Amino acid sequence: MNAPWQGPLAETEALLTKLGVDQRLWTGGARAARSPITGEIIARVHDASPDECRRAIAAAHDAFLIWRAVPAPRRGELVRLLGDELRAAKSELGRLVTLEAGKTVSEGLGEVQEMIDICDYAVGLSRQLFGLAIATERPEHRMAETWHPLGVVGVISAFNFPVAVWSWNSALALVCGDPVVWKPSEKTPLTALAVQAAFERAAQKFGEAPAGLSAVLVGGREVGEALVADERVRLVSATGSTAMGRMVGPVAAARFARVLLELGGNNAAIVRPTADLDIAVRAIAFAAMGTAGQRCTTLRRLIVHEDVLEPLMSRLERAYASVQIGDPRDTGTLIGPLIDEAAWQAMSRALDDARAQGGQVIGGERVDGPGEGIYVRPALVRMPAQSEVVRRETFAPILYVLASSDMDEAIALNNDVAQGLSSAIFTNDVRESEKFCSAVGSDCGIANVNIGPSGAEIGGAFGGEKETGGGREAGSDSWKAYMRRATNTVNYGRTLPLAQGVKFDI
Ligand code: UN1
Repeated sequence: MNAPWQGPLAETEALLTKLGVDQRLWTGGARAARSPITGEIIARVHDASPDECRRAIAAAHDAFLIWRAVPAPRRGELVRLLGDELRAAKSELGRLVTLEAGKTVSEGLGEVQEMIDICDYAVGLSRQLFGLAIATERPEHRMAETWHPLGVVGVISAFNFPVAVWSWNSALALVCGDPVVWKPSEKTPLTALAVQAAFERAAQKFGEAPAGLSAVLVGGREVGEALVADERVRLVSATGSTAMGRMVGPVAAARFARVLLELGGNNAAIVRPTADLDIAVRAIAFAAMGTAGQRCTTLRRLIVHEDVLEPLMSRLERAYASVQIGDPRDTGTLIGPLIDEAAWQAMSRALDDARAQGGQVIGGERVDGPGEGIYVRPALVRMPAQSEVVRRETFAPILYVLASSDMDEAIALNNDVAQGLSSAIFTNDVRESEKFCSAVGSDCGIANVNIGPSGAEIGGAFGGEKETGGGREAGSDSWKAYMRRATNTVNYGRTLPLAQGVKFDI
């Protein structure tokens, strides 16, 4: 048996101390940090002012002038040390993710593992920031492409991946030669402070990291605004709602800064008649209910062929009815709490709307949990059509189910939403899976076959199209967003031929 647990408050204090977070940072401040497990206040953090934000950016910019000249493999050494710190702190940090974001123990540890993975990836990358040699039309010339550090990177992250998203950005930014100023979600300041403490230990071991290379600014909207507006921040990488992206994008664009946006998702899975239903049921259950439906990549829409609709639904209904909901610290819990009351309000509003739009709702009710935590049974909702409520993203465990037998219609439904993050198809028909992954298939940044839309690895580029914002983080060539590209044409001859045969003889 698990319970009774020590209250989140006592456990948080012990963890923060163990993780080396200065007590002054999490006591006596004006902002209450709560654990969604019980709703209780677990710390009182200090908000940074916009002025402090600007000072941190100034320090980061000073750090940039030094850091950009440090050889990239040497910069990788700092990230290697950061990865070591994260490995050493994995269980405590994972536990803090559970306490602060309400993720299950396994998901909390998985989040830290994702940070370790991206550090390893970035260390390798620090020796692979390749440019190109390009064929030139001029004799005795050489044309090349080189990559250089960009400048200060501003990171705005969301509560649901309170530390992993920082690491995707920071591990890459640091090897690319860029300092990072981070505004974590105001709902999850403590894991951010713990990660910054891990960075500081790594920097100390490294010995020559310039001051200001990594900063965390806990605070509200004003801090984010100061970060986005500051000329010295050359890349704004923001994860959150589409509404947030609509504010960030234009401000950064007005000063011609780069933006990397990871916004809303409304991810679908198509289930075809040849699908392996054992795999499909497990994948759908994890993708739709995991993290209490609070991942950007959560499965929100299921588009099912009529031939398999009833068997699939009866298996899903059983899974939805039996899944263990409760304290995420308990062994066996698969669904922890919603982050706060507002999340529940949004969920119940969406379920009311779904009913009004002809939906049949199974589940979706509040269930008992510890303290004032908000626990819900995930909802399975059969919809007659892809109506308004299905097309909007509600950040809660609601899976809308649509029947559609025609493959092209299923793809059209997959694509007929404003968001374009992730998608999946369950089929053993190679024609269908290949079509889904082709130019006329899913229009999302992620298109999977026989796995769900969530749970991506860091090796691939992560992000999506349309209202998802177009940004790509983590693997593949995402690093290029953190560097500036220079095309170099070098003349090693004794004449000056002009391109395109242009003559200009003086
Ligand atoms: C997010 O939901 O904000 O694919 C990120 C996944 C994770 C990342 C999700 N690796 O579920």
